[in-house]
Amino acid sequence: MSTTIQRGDQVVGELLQRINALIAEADVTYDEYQAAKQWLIDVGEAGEWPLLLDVFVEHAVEAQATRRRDGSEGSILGPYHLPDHPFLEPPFELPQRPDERGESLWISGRVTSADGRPLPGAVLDLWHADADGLYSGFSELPAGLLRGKVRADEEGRFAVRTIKPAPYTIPHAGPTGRLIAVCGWHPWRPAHVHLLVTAEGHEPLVTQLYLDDSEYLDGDIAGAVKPSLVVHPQPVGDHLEFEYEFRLAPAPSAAA
Ligand code: MBD
Ligand code: FE
Repeated sequence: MSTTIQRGDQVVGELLQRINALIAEADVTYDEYQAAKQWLIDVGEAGEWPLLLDVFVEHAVEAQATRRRDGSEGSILGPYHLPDHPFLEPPFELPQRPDERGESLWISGRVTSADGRPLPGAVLDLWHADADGLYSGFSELPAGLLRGKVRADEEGRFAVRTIKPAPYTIPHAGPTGRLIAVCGWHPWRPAHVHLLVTAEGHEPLVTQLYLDDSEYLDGDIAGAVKPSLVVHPQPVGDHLEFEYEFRLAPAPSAAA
């Protein structure tokens, strides 16, 4: 047997066994089975598989995949990363509308290797929601809004300005929202900024930073908050600012 087939049998076979055992334990009815089947069809037709999986499953994959990795903890990528954010020009500021709502937020810090050595020229790819919890590229917001890539300087330092995102409800008008309502859960994520930090010879760091004054830090529907990812913006003049150090694990081939 090929390893792919063995792996399929191991993981999918086990998954089906667990579902079948649960049906007996929870005494699932035929009506519930038919409703579940229709709901799964609806998730696909609404294009919500990326949302559903990233909200309810990705955190477990992320935890497993990074459990022995050196450097900063990361978090899930989520469904709203776009790979082609342009590089911004200094002084770095994520694209905003003239009347963009939300407090001004300055993010700065350093990118280093796991041992603290700075990584000149590291790239930080940032994206976050607006003050209404909407992401450009997945809403009516102008393309490219509140997204961009920033390059760190010769000492691995960076600084970028943006606005403070609001706590965020995942879209709840569709089948994912129906599930959340039927189960009596809430659809909220705490206010967060997504980052993908890359540097030569290092493993990419996919992470999110959570604002310490946000609601839902203890109840993220996506289960993706870790204490080391909570930041503490301070008021300075007319804006808020915080610093963060991203420590990247050397890539396996470079780790020798
Ligand atoms: C998000 O903004 C997000 O970060 C995740 C993980 C899921 C849905 C929306
Ligand atoms: Fe998000």
